[in-house]
Amino acid sequence: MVRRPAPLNPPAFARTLPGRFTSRLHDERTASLLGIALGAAVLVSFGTGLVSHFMQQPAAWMRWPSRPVNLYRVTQGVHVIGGLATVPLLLAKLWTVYPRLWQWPPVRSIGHGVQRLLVFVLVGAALFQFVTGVLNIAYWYAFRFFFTTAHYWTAYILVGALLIHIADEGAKARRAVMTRPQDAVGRRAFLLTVAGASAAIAATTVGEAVTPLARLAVLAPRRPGTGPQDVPVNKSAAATGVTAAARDPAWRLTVTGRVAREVSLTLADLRALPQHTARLPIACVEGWSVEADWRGVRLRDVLHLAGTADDARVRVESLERGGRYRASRVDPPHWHDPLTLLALGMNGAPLALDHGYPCRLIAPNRPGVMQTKWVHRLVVS
Ligand code: HEM
Ligand SMILES: Nc1nc2c(c(=O)[nH]1)N[C@H]1C(S)=C(S)[C@@H](COP(=O)(O)O)O[C@H]1N2
Ligand SMILES: [Mo]
Repeated sequence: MVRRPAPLNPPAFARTLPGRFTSRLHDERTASLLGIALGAAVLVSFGTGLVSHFMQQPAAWMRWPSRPVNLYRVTQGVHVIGGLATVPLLLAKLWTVYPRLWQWPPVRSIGHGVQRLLVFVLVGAALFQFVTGVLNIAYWYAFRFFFTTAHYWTAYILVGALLIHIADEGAKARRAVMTRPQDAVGRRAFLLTVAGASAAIAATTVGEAVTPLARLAVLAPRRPGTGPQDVPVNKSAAATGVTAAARDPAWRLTVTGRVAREVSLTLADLRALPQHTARLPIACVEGWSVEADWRGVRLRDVLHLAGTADDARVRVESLERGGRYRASRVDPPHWHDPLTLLALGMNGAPLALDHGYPCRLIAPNRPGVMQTKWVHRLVVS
């Protein structure tokens, strides 16, 4: 005889668990509520992730504005802190649906097989995104040269699978949520526990981007108020091997490329130019951000000394020889902005070596990886 239980019945082993418990937590309504929240969170991650990607690698037609000053700070803070707070939802959702993993027979028809395959892709991509994201911000770089690219492409796979899943299951989920629940006690406690776990993660990480809450940010790898001049450092001068070159009195800032005249400036020359102040955040791609008071010369003043055309694009190069962050691109909206500085000081003191002495770029609405430290050359094109 062919064994053929109804597909949504809990598998045999689950039926041996306390019945009321499993049936309530693995039911449609719980799965649907979690699924809707998780789906929304993934779409927010996708949107904010794309902002981060295209700020760092704009397509030819893209022009990012330099304002609002804190735009990237907010989108990436939401991406990382929101992502961390979503982890309990993901775990709860998987817990809720895992009995279906053992449904028998595993495949009932071609359509059913395709549907199941899609769910595996969805779950796999989601796990991959969350796991690599968390490991990356925790500086566990087993996949150092691979993370951003893998995380980027998996995002499309995840969202593609999610949209098909919504088309497939959305109506059922809506029905499950709209109908009046029977017997809600166990479910409510379960969902409140999940929400509490999310809230606890948010509370212990949000201070990495919201300075007044910095002391609560015990789970954050970086937080305001730590590091030289109260601002964290990811890569130090020693780690990048620039210490000697940065301290060398022969250091010059040169402006070269498509300019009317090449310019070479000593640190004293830079100090003799008009000095300006800007209060701007460092907003790291890893989610932490800290505001500081920066002081230095406007990038546009230096570029104008060399006779740079208004539509020019600028490459800011550091003393660093290699490394992914040794240079960054500055487009016209950013270099024309009066807040964009080649900073010589921060928070009332000369720039610390680890923050980019003798001179570093600081500009509004820009990922931290593009706030190049230890600048020595501006290449105009
Ligand atoms: C706990 C969850 C997550 C964490 C901690 C996290 C962390 C990060 C980090 C640190 C970056 C910056 C990478 C870099 O520029 O070096 C990033 C970028 C990105 N994330 Fe996530 N992420 C999470 C979840 C997600 C999810 C669920 C999605 C997809 C829907 C996603 C999509 C993206 C995309 C598209 C980028 C841009 C990648 C690029 O610049 O090419 N992330 N994420
Ligand atoms: N040359 C150079 N500039 C760099 C980096 C780097 O590794 N090399 N790291 C970037 C990153 S990832 C961030 S978040 C900011 C941090 O600036 P801070 O160290 O002054 O806080 O510097 C950026 N500038
Ligand atoms: Mo960063």
